Amino acid sequence: LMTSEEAFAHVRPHLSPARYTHTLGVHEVSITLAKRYGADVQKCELAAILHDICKEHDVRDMRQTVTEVLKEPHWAQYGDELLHAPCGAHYVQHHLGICDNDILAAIKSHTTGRAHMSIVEKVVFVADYIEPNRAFPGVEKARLLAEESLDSACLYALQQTMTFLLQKEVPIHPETVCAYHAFLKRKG
Ligand code: DGI
Ligand code: FE
Ligand code: FE
Ligand code: FE
Repeated sequence: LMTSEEAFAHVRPHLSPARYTHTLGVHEVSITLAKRYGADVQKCELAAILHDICKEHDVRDMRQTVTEVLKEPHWAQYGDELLHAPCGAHYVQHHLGICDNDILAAIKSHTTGRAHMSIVEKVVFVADYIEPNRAFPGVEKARLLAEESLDSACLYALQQTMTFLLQKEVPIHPETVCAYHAFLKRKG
């Protein structure tokens, strides 16, 4: 695995200053959550640092990547905001040589979530939602939940995201719904 410093050096040229500040926040929160919940800290750090590497890439290029290269066209069918997650996982694998499946999965699922996420995926998913630069209604509740239960924080983030998408009348990716149901069932 590369060092955190190497990962930051790789990602920085891809990100605006504001997006880089967000990434620093996700990195810090990922370390805290990884330690609290016993996840591999180095894997969580690398996934957090690299998670938005494609956020500002060209949308047409990313559409082509998910349809022509990944052969997973569903990523292009529920809104352009989703493209940077699967494309980020592909980019770090093929351009940065990262082959750890926990890191790749955490980057790929960080926007939609996924049913039966690994602990590294959950850490990055929640850290992305609650990092200190985030300011939206409900973020304080999400931060409190994240101190008690990683699963509760994931469920809350999914509920809030789906509510936001429904209000905006935009499509919800099926994996977001599957993730929501998986966390609901666990709650029992
Ligand atoms: O990249 P970030 O801004 O740090 O955060 P993110 O990757 O979690 O992206 C958040 C955006 O993605 C936000 O505008 C909501 C949107 N999103 C999340 N799940 C879905 C979704 N958009 C659609 N259309 N469908 C989803 O299921
Ligand atoms: Fe993102
Ligand atoms: Fe997110
Ligand atoms: Fe992010």
